[in-house]
Amino acid sequence: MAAPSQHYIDGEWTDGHGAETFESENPATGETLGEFQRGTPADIEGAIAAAADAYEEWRELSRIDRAEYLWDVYHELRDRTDELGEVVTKECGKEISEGRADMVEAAHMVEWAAGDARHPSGDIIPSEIAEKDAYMRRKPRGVTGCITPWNFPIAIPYWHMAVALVEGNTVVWKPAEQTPWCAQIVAEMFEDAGLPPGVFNMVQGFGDAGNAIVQSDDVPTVLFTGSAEVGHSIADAVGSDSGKRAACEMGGKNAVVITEHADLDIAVHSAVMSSFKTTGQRCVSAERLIVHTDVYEEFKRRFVDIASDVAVGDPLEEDTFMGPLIEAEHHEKVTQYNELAAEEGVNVLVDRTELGTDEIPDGHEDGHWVGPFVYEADPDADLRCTQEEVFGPHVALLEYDGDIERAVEVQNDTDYGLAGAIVSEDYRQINYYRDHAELGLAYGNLPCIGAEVQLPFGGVKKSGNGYPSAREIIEAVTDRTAWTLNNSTEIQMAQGLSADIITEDD
Ligand code: UN1
Repeated sequence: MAAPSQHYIDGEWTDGHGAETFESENPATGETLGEFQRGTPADIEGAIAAAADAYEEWRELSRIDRAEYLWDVYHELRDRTDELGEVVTKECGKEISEGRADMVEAAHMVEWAAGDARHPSGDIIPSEIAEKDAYMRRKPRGVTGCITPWNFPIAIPYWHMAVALVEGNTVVWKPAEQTPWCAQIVAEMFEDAGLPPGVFNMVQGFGDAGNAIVQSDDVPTVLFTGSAEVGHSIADAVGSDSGKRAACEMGGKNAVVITEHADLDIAVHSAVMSSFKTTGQRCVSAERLIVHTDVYEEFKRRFVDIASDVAVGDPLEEDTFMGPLIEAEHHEKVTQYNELAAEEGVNVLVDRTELGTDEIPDGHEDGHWVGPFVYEADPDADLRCTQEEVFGPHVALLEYDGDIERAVEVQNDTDYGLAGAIVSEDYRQINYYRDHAELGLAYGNLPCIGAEVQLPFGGVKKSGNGYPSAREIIEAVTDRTAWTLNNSTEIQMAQGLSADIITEDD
């Protein structure tokens, strides 16, 4: 068997200080895909020291020169989309079009970041004093710690790192422990691009390694995408140190609102995509469908019909709609939430928690299979199953009566506020929803998944502070300087403030 794959620190592949290794597993088959060194806090410290050393020279390059390295990464992502899309699918179980889309999304993010290097950055701002020039300029913040999830194992690392690097920061990255093979490929791409040693560092491992990034005094910025539990603990740990900044994007209890004026073809299509694509394992996946009473029965019949036979199967096959869950532990969690819903007294409509043997593809008996679980619940009942994020194909139909205000009230009755959609042919309903739904990402007549990288991505309320991705990440990885230059030999102050120096003799 090959030697375990290594960390990438200071431009070198290294075993690090740890004695332990861990394996990557194909969630559709249980097959071992590779063995990886398990990073320790000491490895993270080494990576941070390398990143801090490299920072001084990296920040002195022009943005355009820094971006040149990323164009190489962009071309590799493009050239290897099909090949590596398959790796994504093998390691995280998303069906193959999603595996490729992960690669494409990564390429788009790198393209955006590298292209942005040639765009104007900052603002020219007027001054009250004609002789003053005022600007808003940005500076990098230093070593950026990136902690990323398994469900977009190529795209989200680039959401974090592409802009951080172009803006002049150096990076220490702890990828998800479920997808170390994808992480290895991302690191190899930076190596191929010839990034100076220490500018990019990757340490494979678990939460203890991630925590060492969060706790370090030498990492002023921590970017995190993942579970609410971890994200909130990072935000708390970093928030108590005012020089540090955490940008966290967490999950949601997302909903699709279907009003009495919905086109039901669009409604059913949007709901199925939102609830079951990626087997419900997107942070933007919908677990609530809020449906007006006038269209409820018809919507329910059509949605239940599809949920009952949506194709679960080998994610490498083009005709699969839903692959497996990521790991045994997660399978357990989703199963427990399905059981909890039943215990909470909801009316279960589709229960494919345990699939029949004929539904599981041959040779895939050890995969983490689950099908849709659909139920109806009272929107006003205080239920854990309709309030807590499951991160699986677990979806509640919530029937409402009344106007759009009522639908939006149900939509907002959650601690979270990441993504949501409304399906309606009435523009007044759509506009009301747009202005009052408490969401970072909102869609009309569409599923609530599938945001493009040039849009801001992030949530409100417990879903996070909306920074660690795409366009908005610039705010997280730079500091602004309001810079004013006087072109006169006189000092003149704004706001009518006197610039005269008055002495006792005056
Ligand atoms: C996530 O769900 O964790 O909007 C990210 C989307 C993708 C990103 C999802 N572009 O569905």
